[in-house]
Amino acid sequence: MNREQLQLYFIMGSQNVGERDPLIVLEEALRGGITFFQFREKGENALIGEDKIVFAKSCQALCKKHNVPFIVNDDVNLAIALDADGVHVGQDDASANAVREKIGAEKILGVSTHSLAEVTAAIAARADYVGIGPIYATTSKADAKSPAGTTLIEQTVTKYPTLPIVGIGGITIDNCQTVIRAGADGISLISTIATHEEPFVATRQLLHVLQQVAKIS
Ligand code: TZP
Ligand code: ICP
Ligand code: MG
Repeated sequence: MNREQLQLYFIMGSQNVGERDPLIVLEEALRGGITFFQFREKGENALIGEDKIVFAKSCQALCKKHNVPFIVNDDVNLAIALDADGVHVGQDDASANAVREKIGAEKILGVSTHSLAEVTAAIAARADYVGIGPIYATTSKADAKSPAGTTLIEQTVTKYPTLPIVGIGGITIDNCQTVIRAGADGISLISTIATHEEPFVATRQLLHVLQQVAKIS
């Protein structure tokens, strides 16, 4: 993995797209140019069991077609069974250390962090990148913490300048430049793409704005 790939990190599960076909939403996002994808089948209305596995495989196949890394949220066994490119875990999921032991050195490991101490622990667990947030208010995560702004991104860049970072939580076309300016390598988001009437258009707009900030920084 290289940090440029984190530029536009889309996260989605079937529960995030309303009545639409989630595979069409993902395909539009891939056509639009997302650079990373996380399969996050979670919460009310999420698929379980065999339905979840079948859906995950379809998402993985689309990502392969577009050469975009396919990361599984939380479900380490599913990531291993599908030979996913990596896993993303939170603080309450099995400890990042244990996950790294289980997936080996080759797969990508992402860890959600909310303090400098958690970032330090994620590095010790050989995380490839950290997710920092929620930056802004979000309605996509039932148990999300309060919005914390970009302070932890700034502190993390200062302390660990080579660590790849994505911001997450309430990120939109209007505020994504602030997250990059704070020092993140990329933005990670659900609803700005998943609930847009035209996910392709939302993706194009986000990439356009991200390219602007890349130019001036
Ligand atoms: N973790 C922290 S905030 C969040 C997750 C999974 C949800 C992000 O969704 P949105 O719709 O981009 O705010
Ligand atoms: N960051 C990322 C990248 N993904 C998540 N699911 C999360 C934080 C909670
Ligand atoms: Mg989790």
